[in-house]
Amino acid sequence: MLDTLGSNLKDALRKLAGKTVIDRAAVEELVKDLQRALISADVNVRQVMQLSQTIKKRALDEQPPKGVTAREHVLRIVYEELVALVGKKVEVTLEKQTILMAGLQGSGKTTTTAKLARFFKRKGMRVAVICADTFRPGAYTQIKTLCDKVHVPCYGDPSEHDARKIVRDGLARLKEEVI
Ligand SMILES: Nc1nc2c(ncn2[C@@H]2O[C@H](COP(=O)(O)OP(=O)(O)OP(=O)(O)O)[C@@H](O)[C@H]2O)c(=O)[nH]1
Ligand SMILES: [Mg+2]
Repeated sequence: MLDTLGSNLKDALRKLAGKTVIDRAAVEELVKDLQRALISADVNVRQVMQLSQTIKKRALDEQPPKGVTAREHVLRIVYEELVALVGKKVEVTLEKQTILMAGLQGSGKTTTTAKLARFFKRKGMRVAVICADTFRPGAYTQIKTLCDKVHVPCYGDPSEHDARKIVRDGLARLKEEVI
């Protein structure tokens, strides 16, 4: 889902960058492309409409600052509004902690877990991962493969259907092994 969203957004922005004039029609076309990309990535329709209205209004009303072309100005607005849509950034603290990854299907939980594990490990912390996803086929193999790459222990039990039990067992096991 994220892969397609990324390339669809890139295509929409590339199309704008290739335009000779940035007029109302160009802005409207861009907004339509953005809407299409976001809605097909399952972003809430109301949020998409709000975002596109804000982008359109700002792109048409705001004057580019000195030295900034209309094109750069519109791209900057799109970037700022997309960042605002995604939400505030989260500071990752380097302290003893347990992180629960939860999110919609395909939203990047597994990949982000491996990235976080790698990050904490490189900061010198002792990290371990538990795969409590009993829903997605191959979930354990996917996260285990990523964890092996970054040399982080990964606990899981694909034959167990109770996620709470997996977490309990995993914490007990990993506490012995890692902590
Ligand atoms: N462009 C981009 N793609 C990402 C990012 N994170 C994950 N992906 C891709 O998005 C897809 C889904 O990522 P996963 O990490 O498997 O997502 P998930 O939430 O674990 O998915 P499920 O287990 O199916 O619910 C994969 O193709 C990833 O390569 C990211 O930060 N940027
Ligand atoms: Mg996953």
